[in-house]
Amino acid sequence: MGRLICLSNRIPLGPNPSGGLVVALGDALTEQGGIWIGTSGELAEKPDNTLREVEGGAFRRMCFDLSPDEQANYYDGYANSVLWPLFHGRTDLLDIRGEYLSSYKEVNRRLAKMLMTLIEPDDRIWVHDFHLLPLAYDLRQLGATNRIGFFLHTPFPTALALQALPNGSEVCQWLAHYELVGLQAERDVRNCVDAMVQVGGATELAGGFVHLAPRQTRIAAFPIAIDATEFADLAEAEFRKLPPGIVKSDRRLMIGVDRLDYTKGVPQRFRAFGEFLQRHEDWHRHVSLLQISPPTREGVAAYDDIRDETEHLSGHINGTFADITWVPVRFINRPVPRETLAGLYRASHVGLVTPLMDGMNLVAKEFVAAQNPDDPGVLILSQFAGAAEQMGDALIVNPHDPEQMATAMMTALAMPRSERKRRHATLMAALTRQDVHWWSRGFLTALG
Ligand code: GDG
Repeated sequence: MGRLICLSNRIPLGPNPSGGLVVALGDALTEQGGIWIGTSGELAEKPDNTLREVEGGAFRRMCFDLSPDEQANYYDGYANSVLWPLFHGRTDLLDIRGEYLSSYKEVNRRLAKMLMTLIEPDDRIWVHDFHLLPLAYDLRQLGATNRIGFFLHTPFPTALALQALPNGSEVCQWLAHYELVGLQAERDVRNCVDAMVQVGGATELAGGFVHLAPRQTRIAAFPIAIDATEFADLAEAEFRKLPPGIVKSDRRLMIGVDRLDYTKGVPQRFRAFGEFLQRHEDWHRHVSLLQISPPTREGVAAYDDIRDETEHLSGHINGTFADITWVPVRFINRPVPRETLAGLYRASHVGLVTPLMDGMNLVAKEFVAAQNPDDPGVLILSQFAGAAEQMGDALIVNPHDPEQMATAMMTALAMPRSERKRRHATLMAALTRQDVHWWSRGFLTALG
């Protein structure tokens, strides 16, 4: 059998990369063997036309540089200011410009040309995420006959939202050049099939297939996962290394961990915590919220806005409620090492995963895996995270409703140990059964 060639916008570089794809794909490639190809993270005035090998690491990696113009138009522009907001239901943030789309197409075409010099006909190609939607189309134009699969890490928009894109039907055409389109959740499969039919003009066939010339494409859900056993072991070991002020405190800890992105619902979470404190004076000094939010996509205007808003809200809550021995909200706007995160999840009594829209959300899964099964914390999970389809034993909330979220916080803090153990055992059994290896095997088996 040929090799597995994985493509994503960025290959993992640096000592401490964060992001769901890095965690999930690294595990899959180590197990399968293959090459991970993507941009280097470096900018070069004259963009590369050949891929270069990256030394070291658990698996083979190859990369190429973008030009500053491509970074602005392909990455910050079409990927992060058009597709990302669109796919998360934020059509109000769309910034549609011709130069964004032409750069996006050009980068994908260039990558396809570089790939043609590398791939063998029996290699399987696995393309990841919204940065590379046209890649199969471009490869087919150049004569590739490989099996090519696509996995979208974000939600898929409704047919109606896709029509906000001037080239919505072209997006459907791009997808029709894959043998397999994998999505996170059943809701995304429904949206994708509907969009392919209503916007792209495809025909829905039996068995999860759609037909849009020239081929039949299978569209199915493959909910991404984590290595739950490995994460549980890491959390147990790291918990012991945390500062005594966190582990020994009799104060209850709520934790949120999210890239500082407007999709993650951090301002709504802060408002709900403010509502909780307003309602429950008896909990003052007995609970605090630790929010870890490394910056991301700096330079895109909507991200500067979300930073200002979260800083303002955390300051406001602390200004209203703090006293000389208690700071209700600790907002950390820097990345924290993965091991420390694992320990912190275990030290927390409540995990707050309340995105307004999310493909899956791996933090929900990490939080559950990290708990002490004998005295576990409680997960509060947004109904709009893809993870909610699998994790019904969490407390499911509507992140737009601060009163309901404040009630869920109270329920979680007061939940008897027996109920916490029962909910945790069910969630953990599913995470162990459907782990990241199950995810990648499932996708690759379906790809054939
Ligand atoms: C996309 C989709 C989908 C966060 N802060 C730090 C840190 N993280 C790690 C978490 C987790 C990962 O980053 C975030 O993954 P998510 O799944 O929550 O979200 P996205 O980054 O938006 O990922 C998402 C995912 O792709 C996979 O398909 O689930 O829906 O949006 O692993 O722990 N890691 C470290 N320091 C931090 O400060 N080390």
